[in-house]
Amino acid sequence: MSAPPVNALGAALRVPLLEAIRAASADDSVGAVLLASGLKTWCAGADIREFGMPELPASEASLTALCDALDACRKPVTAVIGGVAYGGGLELALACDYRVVSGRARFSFPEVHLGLLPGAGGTQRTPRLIGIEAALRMCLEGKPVPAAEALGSGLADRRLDGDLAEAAFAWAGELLEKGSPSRKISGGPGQLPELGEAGAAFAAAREQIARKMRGRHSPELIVQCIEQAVACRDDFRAGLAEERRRFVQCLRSPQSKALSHVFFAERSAARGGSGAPGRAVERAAVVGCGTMGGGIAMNFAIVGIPVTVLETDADALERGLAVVRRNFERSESSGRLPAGAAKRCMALISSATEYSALAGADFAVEAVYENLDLKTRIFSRLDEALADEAVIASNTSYLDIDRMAAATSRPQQVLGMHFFSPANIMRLVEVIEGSHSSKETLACAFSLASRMNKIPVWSANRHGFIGNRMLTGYMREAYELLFEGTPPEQVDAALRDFGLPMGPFQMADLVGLDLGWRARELAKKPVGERKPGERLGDALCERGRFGQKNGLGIYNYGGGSRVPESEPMVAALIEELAAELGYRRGPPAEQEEIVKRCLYPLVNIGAGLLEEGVARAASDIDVVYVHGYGFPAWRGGPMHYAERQGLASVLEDIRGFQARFGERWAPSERLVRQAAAGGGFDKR
Ligand code: HSC
Repeated sequence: MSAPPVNALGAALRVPLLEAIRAASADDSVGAVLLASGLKTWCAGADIREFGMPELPASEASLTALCDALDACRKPVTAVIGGVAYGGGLELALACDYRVVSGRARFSFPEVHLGLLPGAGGTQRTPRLIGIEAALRMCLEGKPVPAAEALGSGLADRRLDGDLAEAAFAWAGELLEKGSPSRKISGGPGQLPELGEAGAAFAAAREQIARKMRGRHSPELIVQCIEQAVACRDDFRAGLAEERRRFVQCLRSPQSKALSHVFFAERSAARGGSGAPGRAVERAAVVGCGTMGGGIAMNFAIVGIPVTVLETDADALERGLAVVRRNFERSESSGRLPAGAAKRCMALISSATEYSALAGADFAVEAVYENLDLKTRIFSRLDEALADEAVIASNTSYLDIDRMAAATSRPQQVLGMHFFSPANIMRLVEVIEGSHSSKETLACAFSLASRMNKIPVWSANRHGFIGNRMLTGYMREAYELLFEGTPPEQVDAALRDFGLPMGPFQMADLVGLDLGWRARELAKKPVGERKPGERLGDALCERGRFGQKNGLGIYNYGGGSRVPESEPMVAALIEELAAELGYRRGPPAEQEEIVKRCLYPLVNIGAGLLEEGVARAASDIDVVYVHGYGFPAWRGGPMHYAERQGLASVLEDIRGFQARFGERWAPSERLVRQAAAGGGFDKR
């Protein structure tokens, strides 16, 4: 197989592959067949682009037909796997008689991340080969299984060392010498249990789905397919037909369309740099060792880049590094990082209280709290301390990058890199282009983010960039609903039911009500200029309610728990403040209205960001919301969600809200135009 970049099984690869398998099968001079890849990747599975087509291309060379041809082949066929074998690629390998691997082989069924299920025999062959528990795990979690584990479970038969092609020919010779017979997984029940013995495994899988995959359709269908494998244990074809029926059901679902959209949106966002080659970072510096600074330093160390963390206060530095060490240890013990990684990573982190210690860094990230004066002072100090070619980035979440760049002699080497908390875990990084940031600087930041396994998204330098600018509209409406008479519990529940991991008030408690309060106090923001939501935040903080951190916020969190409990005093406070601010209170809003009131500002502001050129594509905005704010990927992000609703219908609702609530709901010109033109935001 040699169809760059990843041997996706589009028609262009399937047709010649089917011919080759049939020819080898029919040719008496062929004793054994090796199915190998000419690329680094063995096979990435079905071509996801074909799924976007109105109908799958009619061809007798379907992936199922390929697997059938391998199944029917009278010669022993060996899959020779030296890289990734994912999805339909793994299904192809399972239709072979043997699987031999190099240490670089990886197996996975990532279909679940696309709202799909393995649809070319994966749910039928895998449990026959490795048992139902392991098959359920692979199909439901979609995690890569490394070569050693695959050899242990029986997914792979032998590890080959040295030159893979040479070793594979030697293996084929061995097979021929031994007269090794065909060994098709479809030939019998293999590791499948009797129906009566399998109940507990399926119940456990369903329990896991309820806990971790709320709202998703394909996981339940995966379980059903594996149940069918057990029910049809002596009739492989019957199980296969059941799998195919459910695969088509998934393929046609809005969830699968949304998840495929996110897959391509992520890759398109990551290409959003200038196209210029990004200089590789060799040594980094981070200023600030608080939650964000520590997390960012961890990112550098995890990918092997030595990093110096600077805090002028030695005690704060020590405390921050202790947190970093604990986080590394936790990541290692939970399996997120491999054994020994915590020690290795800590060895790459050095600390300093003087700027002169940063001289060797070629990339510095400032990550102190949001105060422009402080940040500009730090930029000026960094400019003095660093070598001429070094890049300086700010981790600000909304401040003006150009003001910081102006404090340096190298504005072309300044930009924003807005990480999301916890920075060592969240994959989103907004990359902010300042007025003077050069193409090389942007390229350097994009390739650094990709190296850190993050998803970089370009944004122009405007207050709040993409994500936080949109968030203001979401939070504004959540507070409006509250003052109009909908309790916080109901607002949060509606958004959780929509698929968000938490509602806006749980999020406010998690972030900490005190952050905004302290900032407003520090800036001496006049009370008259504070928004209604800010007034509530002030009133709560004045009563010592800072959020989850001290167990008292909009909700109570008893005994360090994260489960929110209602607090009557807060309900009374909301009512009191609503009266003071002149709200007319009514009955609680319906669930549908809550969802639209909170989500449509995201769409409307998002459309405005496209119009202003702050975001380059609606798909970029979706990536920001999915990876930075927990918007359910299976809804595709706010812009994709609006497109699925129909932009004309979203606009009609927004106009209805404008009539009821005034100009804060004025529709963006871009939304009006796109709704009239039909189609989606990115199709002009
Ligand atoms: C599947 O297999 C369904 C089957 O079970 C059943 C089908 C049955 C049909 C029966 C009929 C009813 N397709 O990620 P990268 C592109 S579902 C098309 O940057 P990496 C990607 O867009 C599939 N394109 O590279 C990018 O293009 P760009 C299950 C694919 O080295 C380029 O390749 N498989 C593609 O970091 C490089 O990608 C998966 O979900 C695909 N399958 O990672 C695997 N895969 O340059 C998804 C990649 O134009 N892929 N591309 O932007 C991956 O996980 C990663 O891409 C790899 C490579 C780990 C393969």
